This record gives sequence, structure tokens and C-alpha cells, in this order.
Amino acid sequence: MDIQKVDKISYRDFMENFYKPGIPVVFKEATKAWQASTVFTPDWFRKNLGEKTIEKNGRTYTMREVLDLVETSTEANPAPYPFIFDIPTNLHELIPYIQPTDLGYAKPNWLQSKWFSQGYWGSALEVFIGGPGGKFPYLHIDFYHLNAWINQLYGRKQFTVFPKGQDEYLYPRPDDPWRSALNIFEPDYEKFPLYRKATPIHFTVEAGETLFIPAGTWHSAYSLEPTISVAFDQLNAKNFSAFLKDVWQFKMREGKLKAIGQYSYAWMAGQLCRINSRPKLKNA
Ligand SMILES: O=C(O)CCC(=O)C(=O)O
Ligand SMILES: [Fe+2]
Repeated sequence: MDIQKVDKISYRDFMENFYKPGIPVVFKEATKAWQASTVFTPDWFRKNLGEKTIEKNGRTYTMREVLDLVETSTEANPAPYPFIFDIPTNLHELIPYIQPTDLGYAKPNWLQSKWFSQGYWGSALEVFIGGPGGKFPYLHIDFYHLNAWINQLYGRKQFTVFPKGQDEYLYPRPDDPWRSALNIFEPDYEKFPLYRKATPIHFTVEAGETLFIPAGTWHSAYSLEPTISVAFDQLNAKNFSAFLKDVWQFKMREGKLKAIGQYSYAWMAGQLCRINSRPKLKNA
């Protein structure tokens, strides 16, 4: 299986061929709608956001330092990866540059409703910055079974995804089943023999391209150059029951009472979004 790259595809074709069956796809030019596609470069970030700060591995870095690090990063001596800046709380200046956020494809998105505030449910609207040799630290599926949209705005990144149904070859950790115990960049086949049966799909996402990762897809990433991406998540009727299961599992870590409260709230918010996203009847 290969990952398809699509050019101008209608919303309906995306829904039928990729969204409903849960197949990853790369959009070649969806971000053309965003001002960000011509504006986001390391120099623009330096000039406009240079003093913004971020914590990583117990250290505080300015945007300027992050960009210097990723621009001098090498395969042999990679900068830490990823540097993640939260857009709503830290880089809110960028919001006008990424409109419409749904790109005309990532809809409906219940995370944008007032009932699910962005950020709270593990959902994200974030900038990822990396440099050559920067590897996402583990193979994983995203928390809360949200769909992920990764918009590559500067530089190229390599992604690896696995077809559905290969969980048993990928060794989910018993203590953290969203995360694999193996290192796909240097697999230890002695320790993880079933991994031989897995069929990773590697592909490059170029600047300007958008990767759709359906909920529950195992994936990881690898920065090939200095890179800037904007990632966001999506929730709606399709992934809602898987989302609710994760809400329960995560909140149970904080106790049963917490889990019952959060699960009930999430369930109710979902019903409100469901009612709201129904087509309106004329003259009703
Ligand atoms: O490094 C990347 O772009 C992948 C990020 C990712 O998979 C995640 O944050 O869940
Ligand atoms: Fe992810």
C-alpha cells in the first residue's frame, strides 16, 4: 500500500475515499488557502516571534534559539525534536494566517464548538519545529482517538504509518497502549520478532502539503530539513465512541469519580454537537 497524494479533490470524494474508510492521504495544495503557506519561514518566525519561549526537557528556549538549533542540526548531531508551540496560548498571532483552519476538508470538527474547548481533551493546534535528524521519539497512535491534520509549511518531513489491523506486530506498551515499545528507526527483531510482519509505509511530506492521519493509525515522523508544521485535531461522529473510551481510560487514572464526571460531560457535549451538525430542515 502507498499513501496517495491528491491534488484538487472534492470534499465529497475525500469523505468517501479516505475519511469514511479511515485511509491516510496527503493533500498537495490544501494549505494554499492559508496565508501561512507563503509567509511561514524560519526568518519570518525569527523576526515576528523571536522572543516567544517554550519549555523542553526542563529548559526554556526562545524561538530564536530553537531556530538556530534546528538550522544547525545534523543527522549525526540532531537538535531535540519536536519543539512544540501551542498556538492558542502562545502564538495566537498566527491564527489569522491559518484560516480557514479546516481547509475545507477537516469538517465537521466538534473540537471547535464551545462545548469542547480546544486544548482540554488532548486536542491541539500547535506549531512543530524540527531540524535534520529530528525523530519523533516513538511510534504511537494519538491520544483520545482524534484525527490528526499535519500541515507542512516549511521543509520536508518523512512520515511512517502502518495499515490498520497491525497492532499485534507493533507492541503497544501494556502501561501505555497508545505508544509502541519498539524503536521503528532501529528495530530490535530479537526482542520484537512479530515486527517482521508489519508493513511500514514511509513517505515524504513536502512543504505546502497536508497529511491526514485517521484516528487510531500508528505513526511516527522524522524531520529531513529545518521544518515548520501546523498540526490540529478533529473530532466528530465518526471517532466519537473511540474518543469517549479514551476519556474514560485516561480519567480513570485520576479516579472513578473524575472519570464519571468527565465521561458524562463529554457524552453530553457530543450529543449537543451531533444535534447542531444535523442538516437544518427548511420551514421546520
Ligand atoms: O512530528 C510530527 O510531525 C508528528 C507529530 C505527532 O505525531 C504527534 O504530535 O502526535
Ligand atoms: Fe501523533
